Amino acid sequence: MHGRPEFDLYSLPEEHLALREAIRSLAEKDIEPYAAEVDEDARFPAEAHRALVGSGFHAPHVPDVYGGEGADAVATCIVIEEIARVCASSSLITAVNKLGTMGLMLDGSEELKSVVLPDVARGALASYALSEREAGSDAAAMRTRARLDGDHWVLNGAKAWITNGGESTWYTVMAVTDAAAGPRGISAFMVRSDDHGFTVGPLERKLGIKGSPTAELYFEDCAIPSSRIIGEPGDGFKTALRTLDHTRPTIGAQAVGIAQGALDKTIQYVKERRQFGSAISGFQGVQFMLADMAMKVEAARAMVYTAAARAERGENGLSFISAAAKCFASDTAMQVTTDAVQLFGGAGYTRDFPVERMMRDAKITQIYEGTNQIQRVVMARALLQ
Ligand code: COS
Repeated sequence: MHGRPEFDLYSLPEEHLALREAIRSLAEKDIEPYAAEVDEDARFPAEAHRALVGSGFHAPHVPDVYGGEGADAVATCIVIEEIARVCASSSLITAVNKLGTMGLMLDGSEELKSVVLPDVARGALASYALSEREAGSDAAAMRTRARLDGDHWVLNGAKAWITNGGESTWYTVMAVTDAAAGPRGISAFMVRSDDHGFTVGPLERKLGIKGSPTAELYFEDCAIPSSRIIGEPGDGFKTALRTLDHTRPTIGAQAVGIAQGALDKTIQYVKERRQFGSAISGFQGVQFMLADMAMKVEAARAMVYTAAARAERGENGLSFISAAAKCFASDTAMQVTTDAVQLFGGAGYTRDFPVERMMRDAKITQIYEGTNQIQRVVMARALLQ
């Protein structure tokens, strides 16, 4: 043994702790009061958007050279986690802004970055359009096409289940540019909401995250300048998958936030709720449930921050840890929110308390950015390769 081990390796640095305090107080003051109404009315959380843009928390990952906050990947996860703790729909503003710009940041030209990223830093939203009705888990089976026509790419097709569709100004769109080349014939583009031939379909009616619009996107001879391609033709599928390696931890962070929110509400409730002459927190059966919930949340959080830190360091081979963090955290969120509803009893099943919303919101974290079955495919491939 030489000297003292670095025990601070396993705690967050001061600036991250301060960041958590700042975003928690903003979330409790400016976002939580509207969360139930946003869910009930299935409306975009305009109050949250305003508060987040006003503080730079809507897209903290945008580097400072483009007018952003330049937050690292762990910091961005903390922001998403703390928003999700009070309102999962609102946390998608920050999470999807990263998803919608990550491919550009990884592989885009300086020219394109300098157009899109400052716009997002100022408050424009960005979305990510990979899935289609018949190409979800099998993303490479997409049928949206793009062909080069002079100095324009012309897109035709439709994308499905696009988070923040209709609210976003910028869309990272994957399309087939060489149908004979399989996944290597897919390219990525930045489409703007006012591009000719681009329209947004009706909103999906969903179980949860009701404040975040989910829509189809249609491209009908949608012509965009040739400079709007991200990277080289044929590289788009890799850009799309590398993006997910960087953003699956953000969904893990959202899941951790939802679970923590449900746990916090439950701890408060069981201390107040009295049955058989005492607070139900006094019963060991209840205590064991709380202990299991908190144990899983801690483990999920550690995994999410580890995945984010490894992405931030630019490590190769992120697929396993990103998939594992997203999968474990989302399964945790589902279990913890279900137990939260159980501990609230009949009250938990009503909309008078937030835990039923949290349970509905948790479900999507097991599905989007790749179902948890696909996460296991990704993990197993990484183990066996
Ligand atoms: N980063 C960079 N490149 C990657 C990659 C990654 N994480 N994973 C795979 N690739 C590359 C492969 O190396 C391969 O390139 P080469 O042809 O040059 O070797 C190419 O991408 C195609 O990979 P593969 O053959 O594995 O593609 P598949 O069609 O079998 O798809 C899965 C693999 C299942 C992993 C992919 O379709 C997937 O992630 N699906 C889920 C999509 C998803 O998450 N949808 C949610 C939408 S976002 S809300």
